[in-house]
Amino acid sequence: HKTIYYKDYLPSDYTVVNCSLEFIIEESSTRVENIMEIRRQNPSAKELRLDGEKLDLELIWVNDVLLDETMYTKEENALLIPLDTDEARIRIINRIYPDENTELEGLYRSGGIWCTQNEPEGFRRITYFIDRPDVMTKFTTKIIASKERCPVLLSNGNLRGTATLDNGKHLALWEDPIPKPSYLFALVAGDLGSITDTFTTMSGKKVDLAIYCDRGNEDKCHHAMRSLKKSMEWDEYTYGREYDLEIYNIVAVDSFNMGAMENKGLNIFNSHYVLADEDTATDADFMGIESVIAHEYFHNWTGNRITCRNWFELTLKEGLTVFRDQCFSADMNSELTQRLDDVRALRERQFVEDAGPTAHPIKPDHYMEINNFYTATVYEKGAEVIRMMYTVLGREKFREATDSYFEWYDGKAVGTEEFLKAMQSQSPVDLSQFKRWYSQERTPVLNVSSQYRPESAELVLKINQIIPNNTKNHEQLPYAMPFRIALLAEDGSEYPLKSDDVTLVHRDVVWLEKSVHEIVFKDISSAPRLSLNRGFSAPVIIECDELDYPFLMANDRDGFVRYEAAHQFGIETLEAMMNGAEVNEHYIESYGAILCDGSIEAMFKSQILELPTLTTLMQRQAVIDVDVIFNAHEKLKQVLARRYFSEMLSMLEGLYNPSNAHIDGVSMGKRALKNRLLGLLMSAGDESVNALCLSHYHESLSMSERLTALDLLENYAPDLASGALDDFYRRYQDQTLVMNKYFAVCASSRREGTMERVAALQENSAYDVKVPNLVRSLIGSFARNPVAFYHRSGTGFRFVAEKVIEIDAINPQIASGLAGAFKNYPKLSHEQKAQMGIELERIKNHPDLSNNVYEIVSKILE
Ligand code: DPP
Ligand code: ZN
Repeated sequence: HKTIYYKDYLPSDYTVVNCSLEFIIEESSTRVENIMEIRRQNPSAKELRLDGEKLDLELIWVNDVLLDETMYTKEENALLIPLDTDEARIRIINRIYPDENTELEGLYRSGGIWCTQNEPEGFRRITYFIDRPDVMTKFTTKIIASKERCPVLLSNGNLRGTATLDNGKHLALWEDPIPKPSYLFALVAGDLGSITDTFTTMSGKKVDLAIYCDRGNEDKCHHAMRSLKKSMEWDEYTYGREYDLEIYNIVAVDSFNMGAMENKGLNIFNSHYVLADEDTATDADFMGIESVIAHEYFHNWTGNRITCRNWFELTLKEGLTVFRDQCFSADMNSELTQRLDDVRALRERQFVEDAGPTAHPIKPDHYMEINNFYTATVYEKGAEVIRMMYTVLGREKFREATDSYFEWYDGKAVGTEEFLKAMQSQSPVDLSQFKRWYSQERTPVLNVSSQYRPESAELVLKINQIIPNNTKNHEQLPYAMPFRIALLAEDGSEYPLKSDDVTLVHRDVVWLEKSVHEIVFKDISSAPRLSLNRGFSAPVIIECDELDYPFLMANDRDGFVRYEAAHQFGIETLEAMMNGAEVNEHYIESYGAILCDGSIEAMFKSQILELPTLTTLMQRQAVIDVDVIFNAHEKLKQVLARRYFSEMLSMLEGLYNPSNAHIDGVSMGKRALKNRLLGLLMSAGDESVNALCLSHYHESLSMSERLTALDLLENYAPDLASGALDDFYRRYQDQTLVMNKYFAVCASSRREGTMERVAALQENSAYDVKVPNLVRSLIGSFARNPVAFYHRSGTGFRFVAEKVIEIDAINPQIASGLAGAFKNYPKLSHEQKAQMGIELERIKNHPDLSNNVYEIVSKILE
């Protein structure tokens, strides 16, 4: 298990200028012919090293000379060819076995479809190549296959020709005029249905758009197509970026390790992020499709035209592209609710990762397996780092900076340093210290306190940065960050911020850079309330015991601070209950005030009314005790439901319209609030509410409502649940995307016996351990279900460990994702730690363990 370090990075000795590929796809194997024009970049290089894994090499020629075995060296994962010329033509014939490819990297079969996944290092499983992102090549691809089996033959770029051949075969020739790294290569062959459309770019070029899927699913592609066209328009308007080919194709496949992939002109998607209709997809699914379609489209400029120098630079394209898709979703929907969703996801996933044994900087400096670094940190924290620069520069200057970025680096493989250079060119402040966000790990804490001086009408704000040590226990340095704040008067209005002690990058944004700031604000006529980190301007944890939660919940004009006040008040209330206190009456009242405030928009209200999750509370415990949290959580829901029973019930009735399954913001907001209220009411244990929930399950036409009702019945009304679950299963058993939801409901159940049910469901005919979505839904949901996973018996740990070992032999990427479930190991009680430790050792000592799982498990055990 070898570690790779950024400091060892060197430019490639050779590059591949052109690559012409021919694929002959047959039932049991595929023959690949690869002709590369090689150019030497390092004059002293004498040997060409090509990456290759699991390839059957047949023949090699160098400049038309056939090599015999003495003329090259074949290692397990490489081919070494002596080469002492500045230019050469290499021709290689090899064979691959897509049917046996269960890792789903390179060329593989998903159902009846041949498809590829090459990021980060899959191309070396197709043919020998210099498989690294800083080698950019022009690709031409010829595909030959049975016309009956594979009427559709796709690759990157533009279609240059087709022909019918003998023996029922046909061919398609694709040419991508734009040089790209091999990780963006893609090929699809199969019998697929499709929908088509066109988009005219801002300079008047017509682009043909198509979305391909399994036959019969065409009608579920329209939302994805609308999302694509909106994305293309948005990127022109917002960033001045135009699409650059004649064709844009998207293909949906069922077996896919990740969410989707931005291959040049031929995106390949997990079908979860393409297919949707009102009967089968939740509102969250529709939103997810819009954002992932946009994400992959935006990669065409941030990722494909400008790519990464090496994989340590992954956040260059991912952090930036996540930031872009978040802004797109905010523009398409509601800026506030989008921001709250993004912050919630960041804190539930990334903050947890950053606090645990697998923490890493957004730009790591070493890795064993790069696939383990497609993380919430690289993606979502990466996006927050970009957002901080956006906040500092402001919209217009940020656009000028990105214009420069595109102008300076188009067609190149660069790093975050280059991006920062473009940002610095427009920044009002020096960004050198800001760069620490790229190299340090863990979440900083801002400790804030204040003192009001009535005699001089001044407020002194003291801000202390607490910087945790990194995973190696080394000290880290303070960050620079934009901190958006307000000082509020009694009526909620804001005092203008005037101070000589700090740089104000905007009217309401102070630039923090020291570990201790003491900032005197002048002309504050009476003691103000503090409104901190508005809009979540910096990805930090705030500690401040002066916050007036009820006041902020009711009066703050910043939606995030309003939400955050309720969230923090909820945490404090629950933690007091966990320590034996009674429910805080002030919290109940503030909660009721939000609940009954008719002026709050439904989606936002549903977000504010969400109680802090079990994950949030676990994260704050020194020693994790799930039962204590779970009991307090259930009790608080009950108290709220009983206190506001009639208000909730009548509000619920007003919101419920069973025949409305429309996909618009207002309808989605109503459903979200309705589902939130139903969830609270169900915890009250009232027969009539149970019956109501069951009727919502049967009557509702929207999947969001049906699924929530099913989940609530499962957890609170077991007598009614089994009938509903059977009904759901019968109705959707042939639709694997919906079966994912069924498995997730069962595996997330807080009832006793969940593990036994999950184990039994593995035998269900709708389940398949080789399909990543199904594994994530059944086994992954179980591992994320704190009540079942941390069961005192230790059986949850053992079950997941067995699955990690079993799945590792099939698909190491999926197995290592699952192994992340053990990352709370350092924070367990003595007894639970002993139980989990045995399982972790068992995994670690398993023979033939993949690098992927080894890296995760060994970090956890360290
Ligand atoms: N590059 C892919 C993405 O869009 C990897 N799944 O994030
Ligand atoms: Zn991406």
